[in-house]
Amino acid sequence: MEKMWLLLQRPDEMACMWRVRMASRRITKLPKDPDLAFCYAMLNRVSRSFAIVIQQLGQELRDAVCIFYLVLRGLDTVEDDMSIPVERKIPTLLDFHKTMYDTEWKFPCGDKDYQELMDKFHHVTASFLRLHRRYQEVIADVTRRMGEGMAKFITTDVDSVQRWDEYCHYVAGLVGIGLSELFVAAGLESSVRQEQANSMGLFLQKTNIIRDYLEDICEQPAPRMFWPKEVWSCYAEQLEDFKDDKHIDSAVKCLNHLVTDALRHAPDCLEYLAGLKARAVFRFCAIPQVMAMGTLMLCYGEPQVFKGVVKMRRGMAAKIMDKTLGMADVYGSFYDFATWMTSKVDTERDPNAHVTLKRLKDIQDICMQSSAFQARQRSLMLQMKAESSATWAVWFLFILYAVFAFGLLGTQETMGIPVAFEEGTSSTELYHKALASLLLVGSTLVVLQSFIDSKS
Ligand code: D61
Ligand code: MG
Repeated sequence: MEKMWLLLQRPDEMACMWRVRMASRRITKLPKDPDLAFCYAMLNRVSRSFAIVIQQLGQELRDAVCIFYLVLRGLDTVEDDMSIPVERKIPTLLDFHKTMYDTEWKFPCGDKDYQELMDKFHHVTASFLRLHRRYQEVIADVTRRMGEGMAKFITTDVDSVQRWDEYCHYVAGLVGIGLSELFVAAGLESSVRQEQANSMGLFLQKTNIIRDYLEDICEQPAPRMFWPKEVWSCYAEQLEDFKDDKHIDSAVKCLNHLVTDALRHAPDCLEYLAGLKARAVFRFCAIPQVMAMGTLMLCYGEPQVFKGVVKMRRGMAAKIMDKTLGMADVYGSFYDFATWMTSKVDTERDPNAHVTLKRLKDIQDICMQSSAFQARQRSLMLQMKAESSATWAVWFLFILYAVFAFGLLGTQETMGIPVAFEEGTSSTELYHKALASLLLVGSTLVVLQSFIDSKS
């Protein structure tokens, strides 16, 4: 019931959720080829969000990106499985870019869907070998470099922000660079723009690492620790201390420090997205970025990060998926999330408040400078004006109807409706009175809500 009330309060999100639900229905239609069918079925299971946005892409590029995802997810499953002894893990990571050519190769590890991915990895290899060479080369090159980076960090701690950037480059920046090379190989984009493509990955990976603090530190048989020591050691003796409620104040300060660091990459991401030409590629790249900015906004100043998982509401996620069509929408979302985050900054008590506010202002300025954003703001203002006058007009109509239904101000007489039925209230009259009350109460609530919204 509460869920229904929440949904009713956000009718716009309901429509988006419906459309996203239809889109996710479409992803269940699998290709005929058994290897590719396995790949898409596995992609839908291990990453629903990427599975939906990948649908944007044309067939040839979609297959290449799907296989790129599963190859790297396979590599990451080896990295993430904390039960594999280091002396076996490191050579496996380093050789992965070679073993992925061998359909006989198998390395059981991971759990749940990841375990099945590894058990049936030959389907991924078979599909990979059928890709055009120019795609194979990009995927193999990125897999080699990511494997080397992951192997290095098996024995290296993320002790500084610089090391944090380096680790996120290996596991996500290289994905951004590889994707850009696939877009060029597909003839959809003209240049790779390495630095910005790298920032696209760092923004997504840092958001994940910040949000997943508790999940990672509670990982069995050993904790996964990706928060940079240079930062957390300013707020605690041990990274695990943040799990303890009595350290919640310093934990949130550390959280805000890391969110502020991740915001460093937003200007590059906006520039990368603004430079994309192909609409399908744009949506594929833009939706995860807007989701990440929204997730950072939700995590900022949020003690829940240390108690459970902070997740974006399905309605909000669906709206982002459904409404991110062009750069104006990206600027609009980044601007709104930056404004929302600004309202959460505690300049009194947060030691990084001034840097946070500066980075948020930089993001807002970039958005405001764009003509696309200004045009969007203008049309939003017009739309809001139209909506509110329509709301008032409908409300006024319902007042009139109520006056008529309750026979006030002699409306029934003037409309020549006989008042013979004094002794008994007819069922039609009762029906009109009930409907008029319902509509009047409902519309008054809507008018009040829009009035409160316009004031806030
Ligand atoms: C445009 C569009 C998508 C982009 C992009 C630019 C730039 C970078 C990325 C996607 C990668 C974002 C990674 C953020 C999520 N983090 C992880 O998945 C971590 O694993 C990283 C290593 C494997 C990367 C797998 C991947 C992810 C997304 C892709 C892709 C490959 C290929 C194509 C398209 C998107 C994280 O894993 C969490 C988990 O195990 O579930 C970790 O272990 O740290
Ligand atoms: Mg990993």
